[in-house]
Amino acid sequence: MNRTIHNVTALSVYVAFILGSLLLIASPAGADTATWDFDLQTAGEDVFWTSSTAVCTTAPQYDTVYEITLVEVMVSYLGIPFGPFDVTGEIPPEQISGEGTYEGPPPFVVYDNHIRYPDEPEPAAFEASLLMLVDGNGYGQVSVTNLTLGTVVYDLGWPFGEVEVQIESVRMAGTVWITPIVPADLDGDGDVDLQDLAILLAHYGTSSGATYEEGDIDGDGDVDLADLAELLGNYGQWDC
Ligand SMILES: [Ca+2]
Ligand SMILES: [Ca+2]
Ligand SMILES: [Ca+2]
Repeated sequence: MNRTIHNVTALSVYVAFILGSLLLIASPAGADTATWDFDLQTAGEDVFWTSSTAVCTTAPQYDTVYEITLVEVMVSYLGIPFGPFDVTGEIPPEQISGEGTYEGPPPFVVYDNHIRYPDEPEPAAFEASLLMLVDGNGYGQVSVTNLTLGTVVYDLGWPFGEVEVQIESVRMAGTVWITPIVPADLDGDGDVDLQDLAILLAHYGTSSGATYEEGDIDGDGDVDLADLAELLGNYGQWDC
């Protein structure tokens, strides 16, 4: 009985945590955040991936966050397959997750690099051209091309120990969050319209301590002509 209660408590804490995380991700910008899960696998052939949903295409700016949650490799030694091995822990922390801000409207490129592991002059164990972009319709696209799968020293455990294995396939999974940012959208509904203007005017003349949501768009604490000009400059332009 105690055990059941404990599990139910743990479950509700877990659910609350998940909901809290979602709200945290969704709340700051108001406009809808697109969440894209990807799970790509290749044995050396090119990979092309398109997101299942699109992000709103009429924002001037986009904030992106990505997190790689799993990197797995299948290897072979003397022609015998081994794995999959979870090598997520081998990815440097600065690459396992990241964030960026991009100018809209789409299309825009989020990532365009040739990656290689390890660095020259070591022979390449893994090499690929990686391109990620948000296309003109707001869909995320990833392409992995020019792949080389080489060899790497890996500890296969008893009885093989540390041996040079051939990488046969690589799998990478993770999530990308992309949030359209609409400047001067005071009520956070994705547009700049009469409602936002009304909020600003209701606080117009506040000389200090004003928040963004009250109309202090330039963040200097007051709600004045500079903020009004910023709002009018964005008025009616965005609809996210
Ligand atoms: Ca608004
Ligand atoms: Ca509105
Ligand atoms: Ca201000």
